[in-house]
This record gives sequence, C-alpha cells and structure tokens, in this order.
Amino acid sequence: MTETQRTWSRAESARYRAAGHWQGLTFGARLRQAGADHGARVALVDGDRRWTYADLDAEADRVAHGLRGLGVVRGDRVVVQLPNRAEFVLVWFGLQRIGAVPVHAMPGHRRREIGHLVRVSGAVACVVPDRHAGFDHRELMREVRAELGPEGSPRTVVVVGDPGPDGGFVPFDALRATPPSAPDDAQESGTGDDGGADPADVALLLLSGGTTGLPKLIPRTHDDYAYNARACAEVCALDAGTVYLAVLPIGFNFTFACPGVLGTLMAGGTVVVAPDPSPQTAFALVEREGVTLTSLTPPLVTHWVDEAAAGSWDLDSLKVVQVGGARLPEEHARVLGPALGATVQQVFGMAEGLINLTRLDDPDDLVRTTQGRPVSPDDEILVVDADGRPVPDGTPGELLTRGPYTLRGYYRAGEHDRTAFTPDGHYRTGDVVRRLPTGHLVVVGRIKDQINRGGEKIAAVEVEEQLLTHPAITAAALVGVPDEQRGERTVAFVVCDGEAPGVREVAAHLGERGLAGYKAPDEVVRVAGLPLTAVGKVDKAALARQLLRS
Ligand code: OOB
Repeated sequence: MTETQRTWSRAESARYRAAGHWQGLTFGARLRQAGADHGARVALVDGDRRWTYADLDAEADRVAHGLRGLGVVRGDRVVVQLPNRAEFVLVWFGLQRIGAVPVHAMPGHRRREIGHLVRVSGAVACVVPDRHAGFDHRELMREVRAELGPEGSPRTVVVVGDPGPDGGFVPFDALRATPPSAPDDAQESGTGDDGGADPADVALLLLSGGTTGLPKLIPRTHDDYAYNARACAEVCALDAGTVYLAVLPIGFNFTFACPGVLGTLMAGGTVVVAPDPSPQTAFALVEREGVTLTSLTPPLVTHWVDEAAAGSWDLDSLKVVQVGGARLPEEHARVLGPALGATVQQVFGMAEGLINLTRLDDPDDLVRTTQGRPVSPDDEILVVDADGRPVPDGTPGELLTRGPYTLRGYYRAGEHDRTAFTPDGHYRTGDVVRRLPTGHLVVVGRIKDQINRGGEKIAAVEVEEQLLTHPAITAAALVGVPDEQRGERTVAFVVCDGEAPGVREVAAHLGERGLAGYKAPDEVVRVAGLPLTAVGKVDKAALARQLLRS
C-alpha cells in the first residue's frame, strides 16, 4: 500500500523559490560546486586526517562508486549509524552523489530503534562502525538481521573499521578503494553530481524525538534542508574563516545543519569532528585548529565552564558557543560567555524544522532568558490555547509552526499526520512557549508526553510499553522530574505483582528488549496504583508531585 507523502503546496513551493529560500540545488551538486570554488581549502578534519574541498568532492565520487557497485541507486534509503568521525560526512555525501537517502541514526540506538528505522524506511543498507564506546555494532547488525529475517533485512552492511570474521559485511575501506571512471558513473546514473536527484526530493530522513510508541521519520528535502543550514549560517555570520567543532552527535540535526556541518561547508569553512564531548578533548581541538564555533546541550555547559576555569587553555579563537536541545538555566547562560570568552547563542530547534536562535547582537538579557526567534522571515508562528485560538504575546500557549523548512507530513505516517498537524498544515510542536513583542520565544513547558533528559528525547509511551514486558510489572508510567544536572531525569512508577525490580534489573531488561541505554529509567518507584485524571488518563503531574513530597 502506498500513501501520499504530505508536502508543501505548489503555491507555497513557488513562493519559497521566489523568495530565494529554495535554490534548486541538490547536495550532490552543491558539493561539486564547492569542490570547484574552494578546492584547496580544508573542509574536514578528523584527528590527523584532513580533506580539502577537492578531496571531499573526489571522496564522495569514490564512495558513490562503491555503493553503486553494491546496488544502491537513486531514492534508496541507507541507515547511517556512525559516531563523530569524518566517515559520517564521506558516507553522507557519497549517498547524495547517488541521490540515495541517508537515515540519521544515533550512536546510542540499539536493536529496537535500528530495526524500526530499517523497517519503516525500507533501507537497503546500513553503515556502522566496528565498535564504538565499548559496544560492538557488528553484533548489533547481526541481531537486527536475525530479528528482521532475510526478507526485511538490509541487503548490505558496510562497516567502518574491522568488518570482523563473519564475511558478510563490507569494509568501508574496500568500498572506497576503487576510483571511479567518471564518464562510466555519470552514464550509469544520468548525472555524475547527484544521480539525477531533484532538489524537491527527500535528501535525508531525520528521527523525531517522538511521543508515540516508536519514533517517526522526518523527510527533509534538498531545498528545505539547505535553506535550514544557510539561514542559520547567515544568523551566525559564517564565512570561509569559520572552523566548526562537532561535539554533539554529528547526525543530530543541531550539529549537522543549525548551521553545523552543512552550514559551515556551504560557507567554505572547516569542520572539525570531536571524538568525545569532554571539554579536555574539545579545548585541545580549539587550540590546535582555531575553532570559532561549536554547539552544546545544557548538561555539558557546567563541565566546560569548570574546565575553562581550571585548565590553562587558549580559547581565543572561539567566538560563538551555541546551546540548545533543552532549556538552558539562566544562571548557566550568564556564566558561559565570560568563562569561554565567547558569545552565547541559545538554540531552540527541532528535527521537524523550525529553528530559533538568539542573535549575536541581542542584548544580554534576551540571550540569557529567551530561546531566540525564528531564523526565516517566512517561518510562521502561532501560539494557541487549548481550543486552538491564538493568545496574546506574553501568554503561554502551544507553539504551532509552518514554513519553508518545516515538514508538512512525517514519512509514511498518514494516520499520525492527522493529529500532528492542523488542517491548514501547521505542525503542532507540543511545546508551550511565550512570545515576546520582539518575536523571541521563551519555552515554558510541554504538552507532549516526552521527557527531555538534557537534550535526549524520550517518548514515555515507548518505554512504558517495554516496562510492561517485565514479568513483575503490571502497570507503568514514565515521568520526567526536575534534575540539577540534566534538567529532567526519568522516574518509572511501577505497579508490581510480587517483588519490584530494581533500577539495574529494569535497565538490563530494557537492554535485552533492544532499547537504547539512555531510555532506561534513572529511578524506579513502586506504587500501589497509578492515579488517574478526571478523564481517566494516568495523572503524571500527581506522580511527579508525590515524588517531590517524599
Ligand atoms: C532539537 O531537536 P529534537 O528534534 O531532538 O527535539 C526538539 C524538541 C523541541 O520541540 C523542544 O521540546 C526541545 O526539543 N528543545 C528545547 C530547546 N531546544 C529543543 N526546549 C527548551 N529549550 C531549548 N533551547 O533538540 C534541536 C534541533 C535543532 C537545533 C537545536 C535543537
């Protein structure tokens, strides 16, 4: 069964083109152009390895050639689960050169999430590291294959590093080893730049934070995603002198395109990947590479501030530090800038589209107390009450949005779209905000059943469903409660038959079920029963209050 992918109307598309937001270029074509424009400039740095723009362009051809040899063609989806290594970028542009579609998985995802991504996207291949952070991703791929069976499994698994003894996995190094003969490849694909992809095609699939049992996929087109990156790059005043340090997971929309990796490459700057988010690793790279811009989630801020004070680092080159993904406490916003000698920028964004940034010349109080304003003049913002009626500025309400880089429908999720969007195409963010007369937004809460654990999004229902598979648990509610370090932590309230499992046992159980580790509850509390609201839903606010009282 095929269902129509909801997208922008013809009239809207024409308007976004006429405004110059959508430039009608694919990412494959953009890289070709960048290779010609900035050929000798350094585009990408990973440890001692460096790629100029010309290298990156040529490397994309090699990767594309290798992938084509494995049967990957225009429009195919490929799940990419790589940590912060240059290979993420090489594979990403290799796929763009074919017109194939990377699906951005996170390094922490496990059997359940990866299996789901493969199933929903119908991916023909997965690209994984051999091992990362003490975890064997080849083993994970074997489990995914066993679970999906021969029919549902990706045909090909590419491993960056050692493919292991098994024989079935393709080593990335071999895949990129044979240089293509350009004319052949161009013939094979129709065009050598992007496999003949259309700028209105889906260029990548991002993962939503989710409020349902399983995360939804977000289709982003070449036109819309390039605009996302460029609009952010303009606000951040990026140019060829920009050196961006990718500290957060590189596949995260924030790191990749707000303005991040893509914004920097589109400006002719240099992207440096940090293998881990520790301030020691990052500061050494700032010193060595002259990093000018980076992005963090709030829980990292105190570590960075402490290390800047304790160590004798030269952070002079660092001009802007973005913080987003979760609410930044005002006090942290105040100390961060002086500690690093940089301008702080708050970022309130979402994989679905809309990005809000404080401006580099905003007065201090706006930077400390707001989450910025939309990057595009054509971002439409509505703040509405429970009946969907707009509220006056200053009054909290749900944020609805529509615009040139905000999705109009999830990938293959027609049913879900009916509630996730208003009839006129506004995306219901589930965030409760106040709008100031300046247009700046303050995030004051949330009506979606999602927990934001320092930037990591957890859909409560997804975890609750898995908690119920534990033999002793008969009812469960996952609730976010305030936490000093992460903003929120997760507490599982469980009703049990017999002895209640402890937090470790629950984590082990969820791990066996294939759930990513960060979704395991931080605390497990046994209750006699779950309180209900007047309409019969689990009263999570009452549970949270109960915990704070005890
Ligand atoms: C970013 O993207 P997602 O898709 O992981 O999460 C989006 C949600 C928002 O709807 C909001 O609930 C929350 O994360 N959020 C914030 C926030 N930034 C995101 N809540 C409070 N303050 C903030 N500054 O998280 C994301 C995507 C692109 C850029 C930055 C963040």
